[in-house]
Amino acid sequence: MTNGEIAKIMREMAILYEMDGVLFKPRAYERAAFGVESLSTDVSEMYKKDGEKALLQIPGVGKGIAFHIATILKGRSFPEYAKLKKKIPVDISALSSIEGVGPKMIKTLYEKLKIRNVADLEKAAKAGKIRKIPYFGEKSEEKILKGIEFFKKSGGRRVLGHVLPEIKNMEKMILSFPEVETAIVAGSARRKKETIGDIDILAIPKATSKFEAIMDKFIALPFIEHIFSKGKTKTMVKLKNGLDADLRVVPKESYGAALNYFTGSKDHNIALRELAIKRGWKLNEYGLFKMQKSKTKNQNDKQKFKIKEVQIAGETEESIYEALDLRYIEPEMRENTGEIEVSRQNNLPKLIGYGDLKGDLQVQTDWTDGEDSIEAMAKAAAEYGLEYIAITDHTKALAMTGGSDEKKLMKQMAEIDKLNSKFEIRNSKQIPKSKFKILKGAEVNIMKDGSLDIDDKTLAILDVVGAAVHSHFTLTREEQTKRVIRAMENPNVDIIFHLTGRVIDKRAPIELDIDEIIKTAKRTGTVLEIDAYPDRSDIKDEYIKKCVLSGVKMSIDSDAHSKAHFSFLEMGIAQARRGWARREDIINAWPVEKMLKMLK
Ligand code: DGT
Ligand code: CA
Ligand code: CA
Ligand code: ZN
Repeated sequence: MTNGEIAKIMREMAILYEMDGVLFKPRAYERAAFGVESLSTDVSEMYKKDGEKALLQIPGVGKGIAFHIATILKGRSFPEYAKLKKKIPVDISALSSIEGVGPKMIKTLYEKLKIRNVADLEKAAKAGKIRKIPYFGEKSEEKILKGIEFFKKSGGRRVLGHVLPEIKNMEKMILSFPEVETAIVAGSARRKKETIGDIDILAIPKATSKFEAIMDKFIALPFIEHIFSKGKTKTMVKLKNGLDADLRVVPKESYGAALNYFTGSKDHNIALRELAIKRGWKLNEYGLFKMQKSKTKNQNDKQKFKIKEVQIAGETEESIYEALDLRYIEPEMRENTGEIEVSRQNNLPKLIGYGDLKGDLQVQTDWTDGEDSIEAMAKAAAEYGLEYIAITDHTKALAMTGGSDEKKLMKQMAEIDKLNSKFEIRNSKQIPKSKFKILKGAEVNIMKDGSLDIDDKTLAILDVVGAAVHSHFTLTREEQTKRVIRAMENPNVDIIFHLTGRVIDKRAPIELDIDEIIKTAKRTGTVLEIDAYPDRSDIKDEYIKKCVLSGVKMSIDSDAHSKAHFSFLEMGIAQARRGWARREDIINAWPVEKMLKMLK
């Protein structure tokens, strides 16, 4: 059983308990699901090796849930799960992924209208049956229909941040086959797109190994649910997490060409191939070739020419770019959006690197809807390699999170002062002998009119003020733009968090005049955040590019609500790289003093 499958059951349990009105358990199971997903080691392997004890190492997993996981790993059904599933036999994971449909609603919909899946829900909504249920009304019916449209459009693509640990794990397992010389995940996953359609893997065999031996091992991996086809060089499977994966085994001399081809994007490939053709060459997944004429004689002893293809590059990707008079282009830039031109001019940006972040400027704690204490979050951040974090709990207009008011913020600041004075976390590798710094911050709410829910006097003493839209998502473009601009004009607002508010596959972005926003950010010195929470990834690459061009600074933040969430930063960096951002564009890649000086 894969981590993804275990997490799915945990998440279902959370929703089932919530439907049943059980307190506390839903959050516990939700937390466990997150913990399991964030691991890069296989839970079933951990269990095989060290038993139930090992399961307690998973973030968010306590004794009760460890027992539950052990039971399902032993292949038995868990009585509570079976009982609840029987009571409410619906497709929970599909229904709950529709924006506006929560656990309580799924229960009511099943009880009143026998709705079991998305198709049932759509039929009922279109027939106007939802609005007739008490407390539902026409508005929620409309919202559900919109949510279903969104759900359908996503077309089976998956948020990369959600499946990345599993993909990395698979790559590691293939690399460990004794027959494999090297293996790598290519395709959109290597370009680190927000979402991926399927997984493309490449492997080269050791000189003495057979291609077939690798394929045999591949189809025996524990993640595989179904085999579509198995061949000598290409095998296609469906994984248990619902994604398709293709493995291609290629000879060593073609590895670079194959990697380049299967990394894509398709448009980047086509542009490269045109460059080759212009020189009279040929570029494909086997290599870069030139045509060579050689003299031969036919039967009548007349001279003839034969055209022979000679490989001039292709064992590495670098060799191909070089032969085409280009500098190496990072996978995150390969979208044919100008990268080939700047590569030819030797003008490629030096992208921010995966180890370049020094801080994280959006972190929630158990003072509001986060899971862990300020101190625990700071320790986890230091372990991750960071030197500073800003604590930015929600504020009072987000009542359901227990958002802070001015008084609570003052109290929290005093607590942070205390922690900073005793805090001596040293990270031997990255920051020898330097102190870790906890900054005082908040994630304040931008109200409908652009005002904030915390007074200026309090904001003025915080180190980092992030402001965000958490309500009124459906205002017009004009109203939204005006609202956000007013917030940026506040002299205490340093950063706009997750600017567009979108949630991939769930909620559309708010309508904004993005050029106007970027102009205002430049004028007011406001930073725009790249929120790394996987299904936010907000702002998107296209906007990042605009910020870079206009000299608007950005931050890359995890939006962590638990210790395990600092690992989200990797996808935030990927997003920044896809937007061609350099270290100088990202303020939390800077040392803390320089970063603070930049803020308003
Ligand atoms: P995805 O899977 O939809 O997230 O996106 P990709 O980019 O992984 O696309 P996929 O899996 O269809 O194909 C993998 C790579 O193979 C793609 O990035 C470029 C290359 N490729 C696929 N089809 C073509 C094609 O028709 N022409 C060229 N030049 N390359 C192609
Ligand atoms: Ca793909
Ligand atoms: Ca593919
Ligand atoms: Zn929150």
